[in-house]
Amino acid sequence: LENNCQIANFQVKQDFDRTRYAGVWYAVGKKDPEGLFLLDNVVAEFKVEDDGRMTATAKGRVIILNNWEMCAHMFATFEDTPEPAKFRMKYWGAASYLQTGNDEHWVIDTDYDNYAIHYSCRLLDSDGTCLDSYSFVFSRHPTGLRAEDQAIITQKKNDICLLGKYRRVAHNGFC
Ligand code: ODT
Repeated sequence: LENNCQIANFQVKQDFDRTRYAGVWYAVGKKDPEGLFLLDNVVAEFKVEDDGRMTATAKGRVIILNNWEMCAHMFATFEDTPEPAKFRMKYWGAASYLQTGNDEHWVIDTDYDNYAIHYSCRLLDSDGTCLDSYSFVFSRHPTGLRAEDQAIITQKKNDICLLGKYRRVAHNGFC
């Protein structure tokens, strides 16, 4: 699938169902943005509120003020867009010295029960490609992706022009 790496051409999950997406996801892979924040032990939990809006909490190991290591507790609210799998994510930390921001949040693909791959472009280039992106691969299983899901994820990484840019996200009990 040739999309010239223009993010407007990236396919996202069709008929995204936030209710089926809710619950706990373990980050198992990550492509970092400039000035990375969440290092490892990243676990996100999505909810659908009574008014239908999606929210999430996340924790993960971070290093702040150059070398203070801690477990960050983060919160996010998601603003809907005309495309069901594309959101704006407003986020902040439990402590004031943690990151705050307002990022794109696209669900590229998920089967709801095993895997998900997310994408966020923070800085769009004039040619429509992304200059600063990050992406998480999530699993419902803390042990990682099932063998049968790995080929799908590899294809999706390629589709969003990030193949080979991911690192593994460890879970060792820090958070
Ligand atoms: O780690 C980085 O370098 C970039 C990520 C910063 C945003 C983290 C904000 C987390 C807010 C609470 C969470 C929700 C779920 C998010 C799922 C995926 C995208 C972060």
